[in-house]
Amino acid sequence: ADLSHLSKSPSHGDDMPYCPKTSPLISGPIHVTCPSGLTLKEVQRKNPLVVRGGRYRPPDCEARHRTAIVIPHRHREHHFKFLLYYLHPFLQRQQLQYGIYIIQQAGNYTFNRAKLMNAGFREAMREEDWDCLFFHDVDLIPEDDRNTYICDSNPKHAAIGIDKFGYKLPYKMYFGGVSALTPTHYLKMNGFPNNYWGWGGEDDDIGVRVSLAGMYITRPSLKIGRYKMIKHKLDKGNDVNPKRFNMLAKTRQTWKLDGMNTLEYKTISREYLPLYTNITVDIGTEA
Ligand code: UDH
Repeated sequence: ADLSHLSKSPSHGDDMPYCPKTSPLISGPIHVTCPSGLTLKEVQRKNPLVVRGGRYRPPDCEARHRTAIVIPHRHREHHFKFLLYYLHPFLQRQQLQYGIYIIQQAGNYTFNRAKLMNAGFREAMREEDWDCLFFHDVDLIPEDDRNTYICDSNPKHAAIGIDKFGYKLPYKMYFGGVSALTPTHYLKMNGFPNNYWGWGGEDDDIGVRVSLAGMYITRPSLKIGRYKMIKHKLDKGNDVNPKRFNMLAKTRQTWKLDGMNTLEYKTISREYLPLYTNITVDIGTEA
């Protein structure tokens, strides 16, 4: 494997000072629009310090945090372009060391968001010792850079106020959209479930796992945990999962039996592109 992207750049000697605890580059609310005619080339031009595989480290201080962004994806290139356009500068203003991973589900079988996250966790962690992973839907653009992409002492639900839900939590146990866990949190709850095929339920299952594993959900304030959801319809190949309520009623029995300890998939390809690492996985089909 080509591991050149893992080496420290010459400018990162051991004598670099740590970045300040609060980045001076953070500026608060972001006005999100979706500029027409945007291309990835343009995003690349605007982010000259992002290196192969979508990696970045602050040029003049040693980052205090190493965050991997894991994005489950299939056929949403259009959203993805806008997300990268906003996310790269957002993370740079927070002075993080980061990497962006797109986990593509191969084939046309029913989508499985949570299993893709499990695959993304494994793939990201084998490349680098990330201290925090952000599991990030492709259609959610953060609207305030004080919403820092670092982990808490417990799993964090970051997408607390989404425009589509009137910038309010839709229900108390909601854990969808964007969440942040350390590798320790993730493994403590046996990762995410592998068996939610289609739309719905998996995010609630994940929320329940957090508490079954003896942890609790933390959240940023409603003022800064704000996101714009790029409008879209339910995708082809992601029909509403009719089994989700039955499955959810059994999470207490299933969480230890299904998750990272039973994860199986095949890596089809791994590409280190200028703005992200593109990993395509075959996650199989429903048993
Ligand atoms: N995703 C894809 N491709 C797909 C399906 C899902 O990339 O075909 C990813 C993407 O990152 C997306 C995430 O999975 O942001 C979540 O899927 P979603 O956007 O379909 O879920 P969400 O709840 O959308 O955000 C709701 C759409 C309206 C559904 C109404 C059903 N009652």
